[in-house]
Amino acid sequence: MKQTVAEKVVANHLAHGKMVAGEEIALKIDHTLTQDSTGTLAYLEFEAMGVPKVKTELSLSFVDHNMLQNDFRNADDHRYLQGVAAKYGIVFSRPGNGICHQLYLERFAKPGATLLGSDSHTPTAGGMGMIAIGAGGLDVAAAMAGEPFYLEMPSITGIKLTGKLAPFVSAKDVILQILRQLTVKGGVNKILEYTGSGVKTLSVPERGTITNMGTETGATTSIFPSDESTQAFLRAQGREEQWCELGADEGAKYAETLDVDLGKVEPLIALPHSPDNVKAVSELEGTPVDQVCIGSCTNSSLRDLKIVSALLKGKKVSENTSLTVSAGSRQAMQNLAASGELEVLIASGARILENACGPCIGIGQAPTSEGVSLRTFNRNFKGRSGTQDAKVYLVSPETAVAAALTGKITDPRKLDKIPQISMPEKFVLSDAMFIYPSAKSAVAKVVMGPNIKPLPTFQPLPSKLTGGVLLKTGDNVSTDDILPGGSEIMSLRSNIPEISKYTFIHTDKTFACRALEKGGDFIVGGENYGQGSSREHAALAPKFLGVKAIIAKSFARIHMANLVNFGILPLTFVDKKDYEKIAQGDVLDLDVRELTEHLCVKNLTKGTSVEVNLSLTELEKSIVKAGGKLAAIKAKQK
Ligand code: MIC
Ligand code: SF4
Repeated sequence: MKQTVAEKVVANHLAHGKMVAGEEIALKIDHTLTQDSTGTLAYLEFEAMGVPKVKTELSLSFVDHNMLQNDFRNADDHRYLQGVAAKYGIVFSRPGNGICHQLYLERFAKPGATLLGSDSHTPTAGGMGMIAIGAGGLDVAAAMAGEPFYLEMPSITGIKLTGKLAPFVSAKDVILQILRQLTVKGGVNKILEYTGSGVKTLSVPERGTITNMGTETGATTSIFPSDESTQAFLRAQGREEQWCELGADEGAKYAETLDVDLGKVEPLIALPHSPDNVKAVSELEGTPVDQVCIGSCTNSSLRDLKIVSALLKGKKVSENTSLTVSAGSRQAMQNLAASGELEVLIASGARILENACGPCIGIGQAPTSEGVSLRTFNRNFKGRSGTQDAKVYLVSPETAVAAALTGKITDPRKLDKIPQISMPEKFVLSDAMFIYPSAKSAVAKVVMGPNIKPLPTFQPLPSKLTGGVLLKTGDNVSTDDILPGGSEIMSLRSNIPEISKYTFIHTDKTFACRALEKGGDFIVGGENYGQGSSREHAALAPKFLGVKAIIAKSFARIHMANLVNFGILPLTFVDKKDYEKIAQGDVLDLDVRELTEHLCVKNLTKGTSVEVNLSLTELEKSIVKAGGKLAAIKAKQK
């Protein structure tokens, strides 16, 4: 049978099921990655599984998110993660080394392999011809314990690239164009596979920008073939022996196709507050810009920083605009320093930040009140920058520089001629900040600071749920809405009782208090409930506050899996119009003795009832019944 690239990798890793779209499958996982803000929970969960060593070919633990050490809490988390890594055989990337996805692409990604990461942008590695999927920490912990990863076999969309990008247009504009078409839910349960003659015009880091932000379409993952460009990148990284060719068979079939003529793509910009709210930069020209931030796992590769440096050469950042630059990795930074391009950035007035996520998740550099901030990042959800009324726009590095120089939104094609940048044949390699496990480190001490609290335990699902609707939300509620980022809240990621108090804090300040005081089993949501981050805190915190079921029009993939993992029932309306029949505060009643595909929710307040779907596999049902995956694993061990 003729196969696509995705099918080839899936077929090679199939541990269960049939490779038919919509069927449940399980994949053998070669590599795992975690980052600090999801990692502490993932490792607490892993430790609870009682496995003496990770069973994967390679597991990595990065520290890149919670880097602001305002007090002991983040530093304690870093120390805990380092101890766990040493004890269980995990490679540890020290704080300051860079952003997990960029580092993984540079130093560890290899064509044809599978990666499961506790971060939603794990698909970045799809730029290397891998199946790389984002998941909740518990699923990643299970993979480290040697379990396969269960998911619905996605359908495969072929995105055919032809032509070549015009000057001042780059990979970010390509994915913004795709987002404009697919929207933030158009990719759910799909793999976006890139094909066509345009593929060879893009380098691996440019492909990584596209696969990274494919996440914003809701896609399970995105993948490029592995070709000569892949080989050249691996050679430059001193890892050519890890290259293999991987392409779709001639005549392989895609469930649907999309055509993108790269030559016709123009500079694009996502407007507040959604990555799919895309317009041409030219339509917004002249809007004053207070801040420009370059970096994040989407646009922080050496290629991106080189173009930024070349465009800034001999020029100064506008005096009303603040420009920050965060490199994705120490390697990128070191290469920039070696070539003198870093000096150009400094001379231009750019503020050089640590190699980390930083402003992308509201860790510093919050914009001014009502400020306009242009960022090369992947998410612009309201308030994520740390300033609730800021207006965040998402752009390419080229468009970011144009705004930094002129102080307003400017079509980058109006800058002088595009400078030629040259990529090194061999990167200056910098692995000093990785700590590899050794026989000696196996006896490492795992130190838990006072802010690292044990995982809460939960009771099995009761036979009947009777309770109030604590909150009714609209469409596209993100996990940032459910449990926001930012330095204050993120330093509580290892402390569920404390972080729970911030659940829905910017939507409804009273949520946590109401839930704790009055109780209430339900939340009602719209379409694509739980889009965005993979943080399982967005399931665990509501669970801790007593939520037992969420009824929505539809769910985002990772969040739905996290709800199941923590024993919350994800229900969808059979008839979406029934969403109108339930109001916040209504008391609902649901018999869950039998977890059948259709259930009837009685609205005791209104004296009506609505039909809901429960689309779970038998395995998932048993997990919810047991009160969550950890409880289910423990019950199995008894
Ligand atoms: C994000 O970009 O939202 C994050 C912060 O990287 C999250 C992970 C987290 O919440 O810790 C993600 O994308 O999964
Ligand atoms: Fe970090 Fe931002 Fe990437 Fe998330 S999206 S991993 S916060 S850089």
